[in-house]
Amino acid sequence: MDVLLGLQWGDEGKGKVVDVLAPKYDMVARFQGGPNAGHTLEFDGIKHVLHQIPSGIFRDKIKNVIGNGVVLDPVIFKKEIHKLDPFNINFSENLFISNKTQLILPTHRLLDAAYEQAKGNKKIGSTLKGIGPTYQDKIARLGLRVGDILDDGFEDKYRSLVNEHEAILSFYKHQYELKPLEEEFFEAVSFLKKFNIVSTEYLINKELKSGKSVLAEGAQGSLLDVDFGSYPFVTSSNTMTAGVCTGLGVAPSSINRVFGIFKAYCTRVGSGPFPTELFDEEGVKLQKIGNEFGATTGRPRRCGWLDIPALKYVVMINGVTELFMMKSDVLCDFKTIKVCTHYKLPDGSTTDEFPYDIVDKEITPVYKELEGWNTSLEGVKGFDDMPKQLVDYIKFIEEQLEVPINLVSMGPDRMQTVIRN
Ligand code: 2SA
Ligand code: MG
Repeated sequence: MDVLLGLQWGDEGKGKVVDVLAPKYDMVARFQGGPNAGHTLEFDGIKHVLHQIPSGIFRDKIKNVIGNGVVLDPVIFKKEIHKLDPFNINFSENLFISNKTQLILPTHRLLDAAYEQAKGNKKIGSTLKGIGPTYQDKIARLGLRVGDILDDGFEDKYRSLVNEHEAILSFYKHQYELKPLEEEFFEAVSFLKKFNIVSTEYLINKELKSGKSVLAEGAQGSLLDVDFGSYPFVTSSNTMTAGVCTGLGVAPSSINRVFGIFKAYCTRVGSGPFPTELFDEEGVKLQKIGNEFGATTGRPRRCGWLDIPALKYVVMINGVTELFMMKSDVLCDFKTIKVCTHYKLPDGSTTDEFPYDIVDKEITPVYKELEGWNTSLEGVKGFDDMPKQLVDYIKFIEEQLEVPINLVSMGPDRMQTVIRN
């Protein structure tokens, strides 16, 4: 089984890559996150954003799995399925949901909002999809799982958890109207019952045992990992390779290749440290050309240069075996491109390690300047047709990270992709 991960703060272009790689796999599985994700796929002039459904769904020979490590919002799930109506997808054959996947309740979304509100100017910049509160309940052993909806006692379980939530919401003096949200929720729960709800760990392991290939599709990015990201400005799941084992029920030894996806520059949506963030015209230019707006919330993404110390760190914790560089076309119009190779710390020392106190410390990036290619990449079909400056940029990153870049993306469409054979 192979793993595909975002190496930055999300939005690296994972959706596009899964879609390009998918034909090589029999199964695509999501192992963490939930509707906070927005995976954008573009093909045949169609642009489609997936949130909870794995990106293999458009290929009819691929089974798609929503793993136990995911948090699932039935309301958003129902909407997502309806948006897929025009594609005539056979969900009964191609989509499987773990009975151990945690359910996002309407009150989880309300709690997300209440907690964020209470943080004042220290907001995480949550997508407000209820991700944090749902994982909180999972760890507190209070959560409801997808398998529970098949039980007669589901409404009672639901009510007792919601009573607890309402007590917290009143503590926070949060205003809300639950009734319409609950109606929508229970309708969506009945809808969800029609899908395959199974112990997906058996499904995946049987598939692996019979020699089938599985791709684990990461959401968000490694710098948002709850353990190793820029805590507390992170999401509430393990977005790294290790999360695949707990999020799907597979052994570490079953993992082969780990594809690390990064943008040729860097973006972040939400709050938190971002050492190479640009506040000048170049940042605005990256945002404009790269169309850097959140696929789930539409929020503008903060933009900056590539950050090698951060990438070295996540290549290490994930055991990345191959790198995929996305959105190189966005850099077509820059005379010089900067790459941060080190951080300068307040005591004057430099480091190429990711600091523990990155949130509180004043960190100054040390840049190396490289010549831009300053030309369109249209028509580039292989590594041999690339402008010399782009080849140099790729080589420089490969030397720094000690991992080969085997895929370079030059535009949103499936076809605008160069793969090293
Ligand atoms: P949450 O909602 O509790 O997981 O938020 C916690 C932090 O994680 C960040 N986060 C993300 N960052 C980038 N992309 C994400 N997905 C969407 C997309 C985001 C969007 O693909 O564009 O549309 O705005 C994502 N999901 C979570 C979030 O910004 C917080 O900093
Ligand atoms: Mg995204």
